[in-house]
Amino acid sequence: MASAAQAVKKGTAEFAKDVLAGLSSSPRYLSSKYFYDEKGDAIFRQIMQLDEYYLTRCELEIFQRQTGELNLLLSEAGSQPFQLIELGAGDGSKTKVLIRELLRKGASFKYVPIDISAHAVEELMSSLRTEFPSLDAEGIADDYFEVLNLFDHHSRKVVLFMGANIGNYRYDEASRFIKKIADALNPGDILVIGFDLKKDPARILAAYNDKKGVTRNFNLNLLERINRELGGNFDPGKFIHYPLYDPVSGEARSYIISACDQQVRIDALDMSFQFSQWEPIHTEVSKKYSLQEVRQLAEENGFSVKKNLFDEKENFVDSVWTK
Ligand code: AVJ
Repeated sequence: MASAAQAVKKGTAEFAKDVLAGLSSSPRYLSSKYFYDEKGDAIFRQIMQLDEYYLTRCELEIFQRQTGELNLLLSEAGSQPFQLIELGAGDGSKTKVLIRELLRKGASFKYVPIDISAHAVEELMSSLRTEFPSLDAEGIADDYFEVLNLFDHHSRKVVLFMGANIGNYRYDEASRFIKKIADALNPGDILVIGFDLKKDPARILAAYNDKKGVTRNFNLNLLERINRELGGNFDPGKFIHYPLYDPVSGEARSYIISACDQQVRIDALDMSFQFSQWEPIHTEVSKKYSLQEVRQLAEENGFSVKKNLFDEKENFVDSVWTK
């Protein structure tokens, strides 16, 4: 039975609270999780098509060329029914490749896609109903951090955390998050996790600084979202998109920089904020990994790396871990 995605959209209250905290702090920041409203989802779909943005194509290649291998790994863990839980499912395009194969093999499983974007979950659930009428699926619209504790502790689980979404955390935060996943799993359960790998810094930077300015629009949509949902009066034309890549930490970071001295009013907070010329607001981390860091992240949190699945050029890895 495919139940409709319960789009439990958390009110704007939480958004307002986080915006207040980020803009009151020094240096200022806004969380990248707020990129993904309906408009942000649409811009992200454009990003995935960009020549410079290699990540999605690499991971799709892994899923298409190694579905057999992946399936084998998932089925080795036992033939009992399992829950296929996806953190940050997005449009599910890669996972559908896997779902098709699992259904063809007659595997018994329930698909639970979770995404921060209520809109994305609704679209995914409706496309699943048409493409896979027999699939048992339940979508959840929430911060995936929040839902890990809600999982049924007795069922066998395969958790998918793909798309390099782990990259949005710095290493230490990522490690704490992986620990939380480990705590929600039983021995033998599986985590499939996608990492963008360290490579030519120029290529990494270009992926976040595309020529058409799509990533710029994505970053500045955060200000527009504040305008739409919180009654802000940001003029995006007075802010600059500024990405950089630090090859030591492996962090690609994005900032929004105020191009002039300016004041911005946010009605929902009943406050105005003063921005100095060239003042940055930090908005995103997209961390790139070495294979050694991938292994360390697994092992320090009670997982072992069962197999690394690469695209042909080894730009990206989907690492299959067992607890
Ligand atoms: C969806 C988090 C993997 O960090 O590469 C794309 C988001 N930001 N371009 C990434 C993103 C700017 C993306 N993730």
